[in-house]
Order: sequence, then C-alpha cells, then structure tokens
Amino acid sequence: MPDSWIYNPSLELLSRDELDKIKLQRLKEVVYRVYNNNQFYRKKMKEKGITPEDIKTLEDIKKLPYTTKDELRESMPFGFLVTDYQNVVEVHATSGTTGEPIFMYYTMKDIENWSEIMARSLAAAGLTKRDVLQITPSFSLFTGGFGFFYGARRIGATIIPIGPGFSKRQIYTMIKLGTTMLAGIANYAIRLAEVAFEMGVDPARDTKVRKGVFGAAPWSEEMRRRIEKIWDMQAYDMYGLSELWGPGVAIECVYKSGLHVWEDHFIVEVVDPKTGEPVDVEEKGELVFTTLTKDAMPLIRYRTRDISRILDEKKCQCGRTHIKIDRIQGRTDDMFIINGVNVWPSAIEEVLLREPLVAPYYQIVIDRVDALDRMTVLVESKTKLGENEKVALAKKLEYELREAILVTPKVEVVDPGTLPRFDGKAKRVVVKAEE
Ligand code: DLL
Repeated sequence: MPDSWIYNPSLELLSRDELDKIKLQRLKEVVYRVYNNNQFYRKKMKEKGITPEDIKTLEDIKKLPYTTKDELRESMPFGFLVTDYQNVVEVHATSGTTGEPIFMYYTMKDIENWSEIMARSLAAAGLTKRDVLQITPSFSLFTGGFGFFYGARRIGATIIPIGPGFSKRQIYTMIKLGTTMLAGIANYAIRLAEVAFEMGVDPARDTKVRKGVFGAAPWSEEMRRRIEKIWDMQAYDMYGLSELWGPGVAIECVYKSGLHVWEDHFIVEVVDPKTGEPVDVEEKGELVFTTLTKDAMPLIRYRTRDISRILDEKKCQCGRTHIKIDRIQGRTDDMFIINGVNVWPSAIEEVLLREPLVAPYYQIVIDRVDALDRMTVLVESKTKLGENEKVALAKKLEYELREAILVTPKVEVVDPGTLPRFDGKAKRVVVKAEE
C-alpha cells in the first residue's frame, strides 16, 4: 500500500464495543453541557419533554431535537456559544452564499481536536513527515486552509500555505519546492493541470505530486479518474463542514470505498430530508451530525442538507473500525427539479466525463420557456472540434444523459477555454429568470 499509515492506532482501531462506550459517555456529557449552558437547547429539550437523564443508550439520541442551519443563523452571533467569549481563540464562518454568514467559534481544545482529526485524515490519505504539502484552499474565514495546516503541522510534513489562485505561481512553487501532495478542491486540481500544460509542464512527468486530498464540493468518480491520470496521483475524498470545525470529519483510506467518520468525535445519522425520520443503513438520506467533543459550539443532531448513506460494514480492510459513509451526492439545495424529475449535478458530471472527447469544464443552465423547465448543458471539448463533430458529440451526450437522469437536456459543445474556471468551489448551475 502506498505510504498509508494510521496516525492514532489506539483510537482508530478500537473495537466496536470500546468505541460505543466512548460515544455514549461523550454523548451524555455534551447533552448535559448544552442543557445547562445554552438557552436554545434547554428550551428545545424542554419542549420535547426530555432532560439529560433520558440519554441512557446511544439509541436515545433519537429523542433529541434537531438543529438546523436556519436556527444557527437566527441565533447569530453568540446564541450557540457554550463558553465564555474570552476562551475563544479563533473564528471561522460559512461562506454565506445562502444567506448571512454563520460564525463558528474555536477554543484551544477545539483546535487540538480539529488538528487530531485532520492529522488522522491526512495520514489515511498518505501524508507523512517526508511529504511536502501544498495547501490551496484559502487561509481566511473559510476553514479549508487552516484545517489542512493544523493536521499537517501535527504530522510534521513540510507545509506550503499558498492558498488559492495565482496558478502559474502554484506550478512554479510546486516544481521548485518539490511538492508531493496537493490539498484543495477537486476542480482546482484540474485547473492547475491545465495551467501547467500551458506553461509547458506535464504534471505527471515534471512534478513530484503523487497524492491529493480533495473536498469542499461534490466531485464524481470520473473526475477522480481524470485527476489521477493527469497528475499520476492517488486522489482521496475528504468531507467536512464549517459547522463541524471544517475539513477532516470524514476521509477515504487507501481502499477508496467510502469515507471513515471519526466516531469518537461525531455521531452520524441519516434521515429522510423531508420527514426527518431515520432511514436504514445503506439507504440514502440527509446526514445529521452530533458533535461529541466540540467545545465552544457543540451541535446536537445538526441537519447538514448533504445527501449520502451509511455503509454496512463492520471493519474496513485498512483495519479502521470507524464507520464509513458514501461519497456525498450533493446538497439538498443543489438538487434541481426539471419538469418534476429530480436531477443532481454530480450525476451529470459522471456522464459527461465518461466521454474522452470532453474536458472537465461544464455548466448547467436552467430556464423556463412556455411554463416548462429547460436544461442546457454547456460542455467544453478537449480539443477544438468542427461544427459537425460538435453536433455529433452533443447528440451522443444528450442520449447518454437521458439514459442516466431521465431528463433530456440540450447539450452544446463549446470550444476549449470558454467556460469559467474556479479556484474555489465551482458554480455549476446557472438559473435564468423566466423569459
Ligand atoms: O468546505 C470544508 C472543507 C474544506 C472540506 C476542504 C473538505 C476540504 P464549508 O465551506 O462549510 O466547509 O462547506 C461545507 O461543502 O456541507 C458539503 O455540502 C460540501 N462538501 C464538503 N466536503 C465535501 C465532499 C468546507 N468531500 C459543505 N464532497 C458541506 C461533497 C462536500 N461535498
């Protein structure tokens, strides 16, 4: 196995019984803490007629109320803080694309625990102290940059805290400093490769980058195949969200068969996004997290809006016992409905990138014409094509998309380099106002 190792065997390889014991103990503690220190939770638990004493088994988590993103937003800035503001050593925020930003608070204990789960995650993806890690998410209110930094610092790797953008400088830096691992958002790894080729640099041949950890937005298996080929690297999926510290909540190990959730820090459940009813193992639904060790801002049964499922597996081949979730299909807000049919951008990406003539740049445009939704998929070809070739490729993709998503979009093949590039989270879907 390439470089993979276990950062903290005493906690990552615990037996199920030992793990459940820790989870229950910590669940009781966190419920007790929020009940006694936070008006919001106290009120909600009282409304449900429960007290901390009602939590006797892990199953009892189901008695607790959910927490939603809207509730966090309404309580800003300090409604969810469970410690004195003086104890807060760092603040981050959600990007605020769907409303006002939500601030997240970290005590020193939070930073320690976040560093621990990031170190475990980066080690699972192969980071060692001999590696040179180039961190491309920003060092800002966004949690990406600092999260990777804290984990890599624990491991003792050489860190290049370059942040996003300045793509030529990224390539120059990685060659000069011998970067071996890239951290960031998947679409930026593709963009960096494109810039490298423009500079006459072949990422696979001319750089030492052989590993990557990507997350912060959905990316398909086909996207992974492309990144791995173009960089000659192993690429791993990492999941996380600001509300749960940031990156490092779940990570793929070398077997790439689901993402391990660090269960001594989080309890994960999957519920029906409409009804809030728990669904069975292996069934898809909305991820719900309870934080077991968050200090400044613990969250109880937090509704993430992210769609995935818990995998039915007792122990991974890697030896870790912490359960795995499937790769994230998308957020409930990303899904759009075309004439009554639910469509996920990630499903469209999977179909487009299966086609070798297609470049990994696309945009989904939705508008409404004569009271009907219309979806147009703009996609770049890898090389410049003639008009007839474009039409033939578009027809082929229309057919394949219809088979996969049950909606017939119009596909337009456009010339290389014409669609927008992103060094952060990509904006894939454009909704146009009614004509
Ligand atoms: O995106 C933290 C992060 C940074 C994770 C870098 C991984 C790597 P937020 O900006 O709060 O935090 O956005 C969180 O991004 O609820 C998901 O919808 C989405 N997301 C995060 N990781 C993945 C992933 C960071 N691996 C939101 N696959 C989450 C799909 C992801 N979606």
